[in-house]
Amino acid sequence: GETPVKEAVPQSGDPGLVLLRRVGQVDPASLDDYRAAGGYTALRRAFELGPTGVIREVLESGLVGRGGAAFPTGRKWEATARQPDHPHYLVCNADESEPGTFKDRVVMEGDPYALIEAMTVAAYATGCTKGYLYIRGEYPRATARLQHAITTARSRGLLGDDILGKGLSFDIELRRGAGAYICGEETAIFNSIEGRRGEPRSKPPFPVEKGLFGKPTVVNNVETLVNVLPILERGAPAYAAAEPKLFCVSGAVERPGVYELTFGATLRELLDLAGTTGTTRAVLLGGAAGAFVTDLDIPLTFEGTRNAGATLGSGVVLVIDDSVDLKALLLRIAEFFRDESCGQCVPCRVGTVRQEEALHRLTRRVDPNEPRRDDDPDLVLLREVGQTMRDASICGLGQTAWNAVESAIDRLGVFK
Ligand code: L3W
Ligand code: SF4
Repeated sequence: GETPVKEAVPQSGDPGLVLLRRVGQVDPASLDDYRAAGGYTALRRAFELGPTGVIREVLESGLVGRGGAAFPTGRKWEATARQPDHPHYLVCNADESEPGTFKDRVVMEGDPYALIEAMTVAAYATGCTKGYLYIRGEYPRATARLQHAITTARSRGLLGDDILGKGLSFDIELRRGAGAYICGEETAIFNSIEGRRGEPRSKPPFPVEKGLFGKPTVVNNVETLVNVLPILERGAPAYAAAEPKLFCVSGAVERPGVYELTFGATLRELLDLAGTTGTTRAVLLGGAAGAFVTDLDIPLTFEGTRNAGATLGSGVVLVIDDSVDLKALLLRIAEFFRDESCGQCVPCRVGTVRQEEALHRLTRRVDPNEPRRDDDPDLVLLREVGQTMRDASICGLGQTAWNAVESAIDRLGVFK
């Protein structure tokens, strides 16, 4: 079963919230509630600014993608808007599958109209007439609420032809994934929507030029899109002065859930809000594709986590206390990548199998009284395989499949 939204948002009701301000506070089925709580002011502002004005605001805000790779959203929108080939498509990546990530679900379940409005703004700015909302199959409640919101918005003139009487034509189709992690990779989504196998395509060409059905396509994560609402409501400078970010806190904490902070808060500040249990040994940032860190004073920014040899990724903060069996956790991560590899390219298809095998051998052999040496053949093999996956895989899955294992060996001394 799924946890109700309110329990997953420990800060619910805090007046300082931006992205989560309506979650747990409004009836997610009610368009009137949404409008009474500020809904559709951003779209009205977008019509005042015009498409190029909206893109200028998004560029000035500095917004970057929240799905893991932090690409500047405004550049993506600008590149799509100027493509002469039509139609342009908008794809919302709601295939939230990174282990430990559940922020988009909380937004979709608690504030579904916000995503509909944000997609409409994105479509207006970039000249998209059709949007696909690609949601993971394991999210039945979010799917039902979004479907209701789409139908209601359409019946009230907020989707379809001549939106708000402004001549904008845009509609949204909801598509459900079928349980594959790889279908969160943007080009695998295109294949999935087109009815093909959910396998990534080589890039370039990037989606802004040739995406869904070979046409110019904007792909944005759910959290990325909903940030556009406060950018337009407040203006780019005010938004950038206190830029909100969602974090998914789980593991050895008293109050797991989705937290909203402004960029620059430290990991320690976030953990103080969530209340750690036991003795914190490490934190896995960025999920299975991320890395373990031990310094709690790093700032939770894309740059700060990169400088610490980690990644903010999709906002995963998984707290590990001293009761956790790290070898078992690494084996679970390796099994996950082996299982989820689409098998299309050799480094990842073979590398994820070899990585899991080597970890199994190391786990069986490690004797606490006999320290491993750095030239242990399985540690050497892991490094070689890991580096090859990172350098030669087609997509992010293979490129990141060794990150967590490497950081656990080098920083936490697992297998030493
Ligand atoms: C136009 C260029 N567009 C890049 C676009 C590109 C994509 C975005 C990022 O994700 C991350 C990884 C994992 N002109 C462009 C351009 N773009 N150059 O920018 O591109 P890229 O290729 O760096 O990343 P990606 O393959 O989209 C890889 C993370 O995603 N990850 C996440 C999984 C799960 C979730 C979730 O559950 N929410 O996100 C898995 O690997 O950390 O950093 O749009 O087209 N010159
Ligand atoms: Fe498929 Fe892995 Fe290659 Fe990505 S890196 S295309 S998941 S085999």
